[in-house]
Amino acid sequence: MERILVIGANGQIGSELVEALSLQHGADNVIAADIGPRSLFGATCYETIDVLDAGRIATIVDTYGITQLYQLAALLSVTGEQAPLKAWTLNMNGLLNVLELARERGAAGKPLKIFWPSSIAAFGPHTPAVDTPQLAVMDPTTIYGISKQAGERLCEYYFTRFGVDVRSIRYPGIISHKSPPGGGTTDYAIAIFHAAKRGERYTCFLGPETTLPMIYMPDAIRATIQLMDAPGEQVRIRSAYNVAGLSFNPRELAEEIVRQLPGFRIQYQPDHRQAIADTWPHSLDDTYARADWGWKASIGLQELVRDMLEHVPAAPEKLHHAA
Ligand code: AKB
Repeated sequence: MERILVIGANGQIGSELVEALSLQHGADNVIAADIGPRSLFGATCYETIDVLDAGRIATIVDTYGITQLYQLAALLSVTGEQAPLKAWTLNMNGLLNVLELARERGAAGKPLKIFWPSSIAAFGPHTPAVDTPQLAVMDPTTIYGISKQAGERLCEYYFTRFGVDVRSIRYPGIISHKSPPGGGTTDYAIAIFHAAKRGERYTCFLGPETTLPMIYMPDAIRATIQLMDAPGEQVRIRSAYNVAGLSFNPRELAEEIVRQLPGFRIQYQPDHRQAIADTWPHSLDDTYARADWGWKASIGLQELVRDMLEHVPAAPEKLHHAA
């Protein structure tokens, strides 16, 4: 039986992951944890954890007999640029704390499996942008991307050197309707739906032709759990897997919204976030994820837009407000 701790449970991925894991493993076996207010998302236990407090994480892991730990607390690409040192400290030390704990637990015969999210932000301007391969030049330009690239190296190091069973995905921009946008460059693809549902014209902070890899939340959750459930010997990549969902640009997204919600209007006012997006891939080659643990995206643009328009509330206060 697995006992699972999700740190960063109030965030975009965390909230939906806790819900999915609670269904899969039973609500009593999933502990939601965050630095913010108590939210259960279908689990029965919540613990306040600052991921920079290694002692507190160890106490909770011991108390509940945790066997799997998801460390999701992080600052994203845009908020990271507003506070680079804070982003580096949170993103790197948070990861190091859980890797060290897993190393110690492993040495003591109490294995702790770790999941940590990487991102397409780990790529940079010299990475091949179309069908970006698993193994490619990585020269990230944001502190967030640099922390993801370094984090990938740490994950592989802790696996190779200490046998820590750590697994990771390079998430594309994740689109979801349960949490509000949280400080990322890909967030336009969520904010656009909120404007559409309010009947407002959306002013997009990226230009119309800025194609980026994206994934709809149900696919992102499925990929995460599928990777964590895969037999260890099938997980050949211990840095982080490319996982493709779909790729589109703001113009294509707006056109699909107009098809389903005639009258929706968009205008473009690219800002500082354009420079970040311009360094990221347009699409990903996820051959390794497909071959190693059977990944295949299932949700395309039409279905994504239909589901978002159905579920995004017109009133923003109905959303989970997370860090
Ligand atoms: C961001 O835009 O910063 C994130 C990401 C791609 O990791 N959504």
